[in-house]
Amino acid sequence: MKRLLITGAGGNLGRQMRARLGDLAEIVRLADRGGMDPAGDNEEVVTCDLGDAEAVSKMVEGCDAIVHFGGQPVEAPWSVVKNANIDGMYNLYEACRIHGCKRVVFASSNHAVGFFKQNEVIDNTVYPKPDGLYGVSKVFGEMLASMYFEKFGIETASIRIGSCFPEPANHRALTTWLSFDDLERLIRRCLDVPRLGCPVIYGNSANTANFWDNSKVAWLGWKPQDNAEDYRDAVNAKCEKPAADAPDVVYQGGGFTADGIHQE
Ligand code: 15L
Repeated sequence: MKRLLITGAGGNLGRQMRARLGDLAEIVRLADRGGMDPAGDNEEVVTCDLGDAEAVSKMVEGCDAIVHFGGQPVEAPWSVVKNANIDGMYNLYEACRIHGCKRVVFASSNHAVGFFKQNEVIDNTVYPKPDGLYGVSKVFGEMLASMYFEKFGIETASIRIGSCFPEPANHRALTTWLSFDDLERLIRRCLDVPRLGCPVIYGNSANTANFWDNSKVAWLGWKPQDNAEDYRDAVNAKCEKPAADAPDVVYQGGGFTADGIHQE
């Protein structure tokens, strides 16, 4: 493709994928509110607040596909969540519609379904149970993607990312961990596949412990290869095992379920 846009390029996942996905397009446009390294070969760097419709329109213009990591990544006061993840998503999809960008990989989150219990196995057709305003905003993003697909044919993979870090940080992450390599493989599939549609995909590695069922998106051909189990001893050594009734053990969304509404 001619130009791939990666939003949130200064964040945890954006930085990782910037370093890995450069071969996918002649030009990779990197966007964030700030905090990005200068443009390298075949890169463009753009500063953009997702709440600013005009800036988002300029950011999207000329792009063939978007990997959208941008937005508020954890629970926050409503004005913050709303600006980045509600208004920001609307601005992004309107820009896609106007400028003819037809494919998006959206970093949704497991917090869209955080109130499911860890002893339940859920697939991508369950009615969401968000665990906070942030989780609600991710459900909104998935629904917006669905509408722009049905109405305008803009294809989106909404990845309900688990815990995407260099390694599992705690006991819950032994189930929710997604390695950077598996995320890269998934994004490549979503951008390569001739017909994507608008699937919701759980973003976790091939962890032995698992409460997410991706069988309905097996057609995508994504085969995660890493397994959090390899880190169990390391996690046991560095983290105290949480009590059996701790949110981190009971709910898929872990501690997010116990968080209150953040005030301004
Ligand atoms: C998320 O959605 C967050 O962006 C990330 O920082 C982690 O908290 C992750 O979920 C998780 O559930 O571990």
